[in-house]
Amino acid sequence: MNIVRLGPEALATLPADVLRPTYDRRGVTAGIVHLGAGAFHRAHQAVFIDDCIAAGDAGWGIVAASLRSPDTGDALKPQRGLYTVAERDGANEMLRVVGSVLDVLTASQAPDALLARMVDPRTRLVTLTITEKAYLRDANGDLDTAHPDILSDVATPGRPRTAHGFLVEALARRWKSGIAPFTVLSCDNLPANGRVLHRLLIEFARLRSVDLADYIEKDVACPSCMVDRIVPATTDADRARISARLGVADAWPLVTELFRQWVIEDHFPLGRPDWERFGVTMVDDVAPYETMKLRLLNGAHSAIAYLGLLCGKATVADAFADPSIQGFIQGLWTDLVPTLESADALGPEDYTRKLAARFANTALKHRTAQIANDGSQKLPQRIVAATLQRLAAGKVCGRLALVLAAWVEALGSSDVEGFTDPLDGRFRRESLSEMPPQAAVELVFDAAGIARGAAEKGHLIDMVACTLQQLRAEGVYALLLRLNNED
Ligand code: CS2
Repeated sequence: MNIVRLGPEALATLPADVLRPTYDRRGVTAGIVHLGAGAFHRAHQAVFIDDCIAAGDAGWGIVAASLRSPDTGDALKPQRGLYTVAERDGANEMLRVVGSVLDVLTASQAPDALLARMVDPRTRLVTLTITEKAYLRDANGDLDTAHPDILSDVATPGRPRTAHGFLVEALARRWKSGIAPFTVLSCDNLPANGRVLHRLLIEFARLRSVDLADYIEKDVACPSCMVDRIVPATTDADRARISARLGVADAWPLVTELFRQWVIEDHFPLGRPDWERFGVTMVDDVAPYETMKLRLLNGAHSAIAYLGLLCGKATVADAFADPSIQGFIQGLWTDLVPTLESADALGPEDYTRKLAARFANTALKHRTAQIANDGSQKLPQRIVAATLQRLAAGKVCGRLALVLAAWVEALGSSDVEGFTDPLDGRFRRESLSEMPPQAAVELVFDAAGIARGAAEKGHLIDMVACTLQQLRAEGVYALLLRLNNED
């Protein structure tokens, strides 16, 4: 690796074809605090904000915080928050150094600094990408009030560990000091993410005080939004290639596609960046966009991940290049589109055509094992909701059942590196493959709260168990072939 690091002084030395901030970063103030400073945030929201700042909207710089791991801060602090986004398509790779992240904090090491930043009146917006599992919901979808981190955050509000703890403590301090509350914008892949987060914050605040809960309910805006950009985990080869092109070392560049989309409900009492000038769609109700994306993109992604793992395909592009898997995904889309009651106007057929091209992008090495992670948190909104809808309408669900059976089967195979789930530790994953299909499916579904309370739950479990039986007996390709020839 080059010894000289990317940083403000290095900007002038970069090759001419590398885009970089054209604005003076010293004149930018932080209007946004972001919780969850991972790759997705830096390749998505921070890029839109970079565009806003470049156009002169200098009040919306970002202070990004990782809740636990110091990795991002360690990588970006020496670079004064600068990092590269590499947009890849085919043989082309466009490099852009992003300047909108002004500082990176690690919440677990500096909770006071993060709280102070959130309480600062200049902070008008707090955005989040903390992943599904960090919402800390129980099997009913309510706040998991028995979670040790929630208990700790209620007992010691000044030293929070969770996003809920930071948000509620910062809002409480602002309230006490007469500072208007910031808007909270969840950017995680959850249906009605803003509404869900608002409810969890109210539940959390109620554990501290009823008045605080009422205040958050009435005065804090939590619009929902849909975010989309495929951002695989950065590899050492990416770091080396990008640093070589820059001529200086970037410790944490990101690799992504050209595509990016953000659809946001327009409810920002303290104002917001002029997003629509930079390709963001502002709407009254994000639900149709969100359901379409969660089911057609993320649902297909999860299907590719589990089927890919069973077929020995390491990346999405490899899996999608296999005609059996691609044919299956096309069929899955045909099953899913009719479940999107209000998405007709959004053109779901055109959407899936574009998705097929995105999944086929061989320049992105998006690992199936990465997407397979946390299935217990992802599959309810990606696959299960649509399956229950189809079951209730008496429609066939063979493909959806195969996705769920493939998940249970993949969970039981111990040889997939880096494939984790919050269910780990609840039971021995290896034991799933030794259990009869019905028992394995029941165990996993119950532990994950899948279809809890749904009238079709028994039917769903029987159907997935039967598919798992066939999967074990005949192998994944035989099932794919049968389903692909069905209609
Ligand atoms: C993926 C998403 O890892 C996953 O579960 O399905 O991260 C996906 O790449 C993004 O939602 C795309 O916008």
